[in-house]
Order: sequence, then C-alpha cells, then structure tokens
Amino acid sequence: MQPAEITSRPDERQTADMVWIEGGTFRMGSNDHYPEEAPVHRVAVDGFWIDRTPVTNRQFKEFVKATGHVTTAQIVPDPKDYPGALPHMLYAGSLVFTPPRHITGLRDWSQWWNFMKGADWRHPYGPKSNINVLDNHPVVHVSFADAMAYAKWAGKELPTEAEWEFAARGGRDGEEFAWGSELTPEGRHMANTWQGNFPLQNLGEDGYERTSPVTAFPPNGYGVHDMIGNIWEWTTDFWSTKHEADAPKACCVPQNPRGGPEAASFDPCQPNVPIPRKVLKGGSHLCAPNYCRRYRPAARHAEPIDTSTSHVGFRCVVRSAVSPAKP
Ligand SMILES: [Ca+2]
Ligand SMILES: [Ca+2]
Repeated sequence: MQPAEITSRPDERQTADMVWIEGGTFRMGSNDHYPEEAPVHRVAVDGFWIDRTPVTNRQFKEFVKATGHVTTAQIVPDPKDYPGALPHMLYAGSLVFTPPRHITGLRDWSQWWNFMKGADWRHPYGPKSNINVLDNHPVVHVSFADAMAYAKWAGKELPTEAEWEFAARGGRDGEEFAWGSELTPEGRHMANTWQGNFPLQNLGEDGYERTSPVTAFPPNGYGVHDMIGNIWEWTTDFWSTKHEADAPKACCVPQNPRGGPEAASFDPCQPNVPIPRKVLKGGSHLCAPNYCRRYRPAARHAEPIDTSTSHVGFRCVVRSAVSPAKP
C-alpha cells in the first residue's frame, strides 16, 4: 500500500468514459501536407486519460444545468474588445456554415460562413433550430473559455496539442491517417468528413452532411472515437506557424510540450484586434479533398479564443502520474 499513489489516482467516476493513454515518444507533425504541420519532430508525452468521445450536447446540458454557464456566443460582444467593428455587427451569435449557391473562388471563407444572430449550442443552425435529436452529437458553438469552464466543472483539463495528436494516432506512429495510409480503405469511411466539391456539393456518402453521433465511426487503435472529422477540437496550445525542429539527440526530445508563446499566436491580418489564437485539431465534417485535407492527426488550424462555430467542439483529459491498475 502506497498512500501517495492512491491520492494521485483520479476519481474513477471522472475517468469512467475515458481511455488511458500510456505515454511515449512519437513523431509529431507531417512534412507531406500544409507548411504549418512541418517539420516532423519527436515529442514525448506522459500518460494521461482522454475522453472516449468529444463532449456531447447531453453532457454540456448537464454542465449548464449545474452551473448556469452562459456561453460566449450568447453574450453581446463588448465594443472595447473589437475596435473598428461596426455597431450593428456587435450582436450575440456564432459562425454557422451556410452552403452557398455559387462562389467566387475558395479564398474568401465569408462566402460560406455566416455570423448568425441567435446561433448557439442549443441552436446550432440558428434561432429556429434546436438540439432535440442531437443528444449524442458533439456540442458546438463553444469558445475556448466555454471549453475551459466545462473542463474545470468536470474536474478535467483540455489536452495539449501533443497529447491530442499522440492519442489521435492510436499507436500508428508516422502514418498519414489515424487508421492507416488511405483516406477510405476499401471504400470505407472512417470519419465524418466532406465528400463532393466543397462548399457547393455535399454528397454525404459517409452518412452525414452535418455533425454525426460521436460513436458513429470506428474508434482508433486506442479505442478513442471521432478524433478525426465530425468537429475540430480545442487544445491549450497557442498557435504557431510551424513546429520546432527535431531535437538533434534523443536526450533533447521535448517532454510534454505546451506550445509557443501567446504573443506569436496573433493573426497578422488583424493587427487592430489582438485576439490570441489556439490550436484546433482533427478536422471536421467540412474537410474535403478539394479544399481542406485536414482529416489527419498532424493537421492543425488557428482559432481565435473568442470564436465559436458550428464545426468546433472539444474533449477533455485528466493527467495522472499513475497508470491504472492492470486487470
Ligand atoms: Ca460527412
Ligand atoms: Ca474530431
């Protein structure tokens, strides 16, 4: 009997819907896709628990019932935080993907993202929509602060980018996809992504045009569902435009890295609105071969901490120095 070990083991109720990820060293990032994923470099993470699925509407409902939490999307923005914003644009709302009828190129995302008044986690497609049949879908329209508030209430934390990517790889170190080397092995859809010509044509060949229930697709090698596709997930790391170089010697591999400095995370295109950005991981149901091939563990995306959308959610981790008892 070692009392120290017992006190550092998390409560079993906390970890009931979680998977233990044994720590290790892995190759983070990819040299074969977008520049922000490079270079591949070795990283070590300690063992941790991770939610088996993204946080669902049912779970978020419990949190809101217990705490009265009001999400960022439900609060009218303070003009002080948004210098230069037109007053009529400052309203409570959230970004909703709205399929356009026609587009002029793929550069301007405002052609398919609509900052919709009254869109929030209970109204994912606008004020007239609801989540009545979406209990098992991931919660969306949550800002970084909303995700942090949930994690705190649950006695958990949000993952770092390294923890998230390590868990997403499911033991397949260095592979392109979380399930192997092909997007759809033998034609089988392994995650909720976009088939067809984004953003005009959503074929839904994987069974879902929007979000899907969190266990609709097979788990990865670690038994974790939905890391890839469905919704992007918040991590605690501040955005950086590329990864650190690989350590020259095994001794110098970063242990439990926590991302770059906040000051480097701002969007250079928005100098008047300095909102820090965090790393999102996993891609979403809007990731398509012709537009955003980010349905891979190495993929990453910068998201301002105050932003919420219809394709971003989160899951939690519990860090513990103690691995669970082997059966
Ligand atoms: Ca889909
Ligand atoms: Ca996901």
